Amino acid sequence: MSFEYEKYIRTGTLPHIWCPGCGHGIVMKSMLRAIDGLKLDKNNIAVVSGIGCTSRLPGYLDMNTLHTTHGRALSFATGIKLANPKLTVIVISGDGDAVAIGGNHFIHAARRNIDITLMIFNNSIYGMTGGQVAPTTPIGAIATTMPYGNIDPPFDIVKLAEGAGATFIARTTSYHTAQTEQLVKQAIQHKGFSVLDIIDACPVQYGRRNAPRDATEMLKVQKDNTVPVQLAQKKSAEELKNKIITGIFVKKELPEYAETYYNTIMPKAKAK
Ligand SMILES: Cc1ncc(C[n+]2csc(CCOP(=O)(O)OP(=O)(O)O)c2C)c(N)n1
Ligand code: SF4
Repeated sequence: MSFEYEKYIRTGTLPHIWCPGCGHGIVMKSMLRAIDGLKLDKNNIAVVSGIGCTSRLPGYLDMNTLHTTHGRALSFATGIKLANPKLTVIVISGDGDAVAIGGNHFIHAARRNIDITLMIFNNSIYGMTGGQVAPTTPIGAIATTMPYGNIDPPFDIVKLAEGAGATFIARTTSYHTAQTEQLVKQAIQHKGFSVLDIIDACPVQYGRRNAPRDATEMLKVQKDNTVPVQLAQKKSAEELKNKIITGIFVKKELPEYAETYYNTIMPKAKAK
């Protein structure tokens, strides 16, 4: 059955800036199907981003959207959620935006367990600015700032989120559109800080210097190299080398920050 994307799009903002073969549009479509499937009123959704190719996404959506400063989307989103906790707040971030310049904001949003869904479009590179190394770039990969091969060990975003206290953490890929849709739904429904690590593809700034090179090959790698987390638990580190472990890693209930704020701080402030 065809899906009517147009009702969620500011068609006047098209054509979009993404290169042919960029994974960002595929993930955006999965996100829109999730929002539609949850029957959310788009007027009650706020979509916030920082800067980067990924972060152009909210501009294309006919919702409440905010394009902010590089790495700071979670701070703006925290303000929105505290001002109006009824809103569904979704943050769209590249891996550089979320865990390089925005790393500090990432760990503290997770620690507070504020009810925000963070979607990280993880393409292992700084796409917008020409292919500099990111904290998710694999060892040995070529970047403009690592012309002899990256020597910095990459972050595992799932482990980082878990260490910082996020209460819903999952990983999928841009190839796995149905899984992305389901995980976005669950992340939005989860009351607390949700992190989705979405392995994505930048054929232009990453692919042209590395393998896999083009968009089709990148999607094929995503398709062929994934291992569901339940299966991964039975495999050795050697067997999991270069594999993408997908699924839900953490799902737990803890007090949510905006609710705690309104229940404990506001009454005291009002009584003063
Ligand atoms: C304070 C600040 N520092 C640096 C930049 C330059 N800058 C813009 S986007 C970007 C990288 C974005 O990479 P990522 O978040 O991974 O997203 P992608 O473009 O790959 O989707 C950088 C370094 C900026 N805009 N502001
Ligand atoms: S540079 Fe990379 S991330 Fe940016 S739009 Fe092009 S393919 Fe996508």
